Amino acid sequence: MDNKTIADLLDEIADMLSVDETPTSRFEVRAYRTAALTIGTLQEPVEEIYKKGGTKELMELPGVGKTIASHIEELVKTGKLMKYQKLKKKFPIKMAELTSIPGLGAKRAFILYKKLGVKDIATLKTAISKHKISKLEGFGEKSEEVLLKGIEIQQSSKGRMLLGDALPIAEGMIKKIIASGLVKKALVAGSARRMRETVGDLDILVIANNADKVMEFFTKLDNVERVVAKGPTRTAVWLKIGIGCDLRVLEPENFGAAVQYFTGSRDHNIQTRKIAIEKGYKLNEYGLFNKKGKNVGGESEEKIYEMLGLQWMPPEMREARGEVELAQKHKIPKLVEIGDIVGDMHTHTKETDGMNTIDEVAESALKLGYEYFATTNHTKSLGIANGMDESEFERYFKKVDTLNEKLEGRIKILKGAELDILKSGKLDLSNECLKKMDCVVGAVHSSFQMNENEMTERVVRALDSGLIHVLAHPTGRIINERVPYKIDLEKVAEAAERNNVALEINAFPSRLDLNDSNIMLVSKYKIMFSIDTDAHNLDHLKFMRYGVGTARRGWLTKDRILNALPLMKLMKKLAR
Ligand code: DGT
Ligand code: CA
Ligand code: CA
Repeated sequence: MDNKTIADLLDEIADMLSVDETPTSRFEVRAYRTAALTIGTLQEPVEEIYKKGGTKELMELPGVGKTIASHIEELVKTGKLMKYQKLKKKFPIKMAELTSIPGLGAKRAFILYKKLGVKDIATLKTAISKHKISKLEGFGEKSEEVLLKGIEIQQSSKGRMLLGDALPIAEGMIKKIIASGLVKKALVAGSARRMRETVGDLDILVIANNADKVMEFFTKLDNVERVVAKGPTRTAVWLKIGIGCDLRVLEPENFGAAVQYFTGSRDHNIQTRKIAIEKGYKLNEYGLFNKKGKNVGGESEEKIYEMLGLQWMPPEMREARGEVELAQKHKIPKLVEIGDIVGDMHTHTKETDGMNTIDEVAESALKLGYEYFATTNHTKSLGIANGMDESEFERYFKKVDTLNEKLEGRIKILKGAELDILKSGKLDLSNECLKKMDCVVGAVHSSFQMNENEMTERVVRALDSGLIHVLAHPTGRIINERVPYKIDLEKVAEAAERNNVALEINAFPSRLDLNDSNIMLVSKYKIMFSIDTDAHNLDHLKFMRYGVGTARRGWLTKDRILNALPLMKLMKKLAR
């Protein structure tokens, strides 16, 4: 059973517990949520962890105690979980389906079930169309509008999976295919190679002598649920995580053409095909053919672009947003790379809603080869995350000072906070306290419903305090869950420029905020971007690559990235 399925199940248990009439402690609900977050974002399959080291090894995972570990054991062994099934009898509703609608939480879903018999999206739609919900206590007319909009978002995102869920699975499969010795080359093409934030299906390409054998091996991989279609050189399967995956077996002389074609995007391909025609060639997924029908460049993607007079373009740029014109002029920028990143400006610890101690985070950051990272716990207004007040920060920073001394400069921990920007635009900690910090990451966590003017003014006012270094997740969106709040990003970028504030590219797979098009919108301002993981446990520190992918999709170069600066330069930049 894969991580996502287990995490979703635990989350659903938390949902059901939170609305159950027999009192359960908030602590229990939180325990399930915490475990779901850990497992849902873990890059290694928990099933394998269990098989290697049993429940003991599972309990090493942050937020996984005895109960959850035994649940995982039960799931791996039997494919079922008694606790879940018992609760499910009480709540015969499609909780996951209903709560996947932005604006609908478990509690309200349950009320809708009790009062109106709403069980799933279909029955919810009926209830809305009959205006039954507006009459319910605590709902009101506007809630029908919000729910309808939510259903719309939910339906339009249907079937697209987060890159952070899909890519590790694809890479795991590629690893096994390569290890089988049956292929000469293998790679993931498609939207996953372009690092799009969500992926519709996975496209794997290989070179092999024996297509049958590879396809046979492929269909027997652990992740495969069933075979959807099988041809002489192509096999389509459905993966257990709930996404389709195609395998195409190619000859060496076609491989480059297939890589170019299946990497896409479609619109990029249309442009490159047109250029091929203008130059007297024909370009398709089999090769680059001259007038005589000879394949003159199909073996490598590089060769194809070269023959077309185009500089090679990073896959992240291939969205027909002007990259082909740049490639014609050989002006493709050198984009930021994961290796350029030397720190992380946004991380959490146990003191608030993180899972690990600062010592553990420091150790992991060291292993990643970082020069520095900022520890940025939540501030007091954010009660649900256990936000800290001034004196708690003071005490915490003493601990950080001691640890910094112990580390003897091998890595520098910057003292910071993820500071709530209050509704008024005021800051959640005293100026005096903030001035002592190295890195203040400002963030909006409340009153998302403000209109665009109000929200923009709120954030601009906060940036104008001169005390913020990084503006975290500037639009607040959660992919497939929460729409961005309304905000004028250009005005925010102006304020950021004026106050020397970096805008964040939050690398958390469900955030990726700013996204690629927002980055392009504001990169004309003289501002820097900070690519941060927002890590709540050690595994999350590895999310950096999704942020870098997003930065690359926004065409950013290394010199625009705050946490690509070496420590000395960074400290100068942060000095206020
Ligand atoms: P996805 O799967 O929706 O996340 O996005 P992609 O980009 O992976 O799209 P997919 O899997 O449908 O097809 C893979 C690539 O194949 C796509 O990026 C470009 C190429 N391709 C697919 N259909 C067409 C087409 O009709 N015309 C052209 N020129 N290329 C296509
Ligand atoms: Ca695809
Ligand atoms: Ca495909």
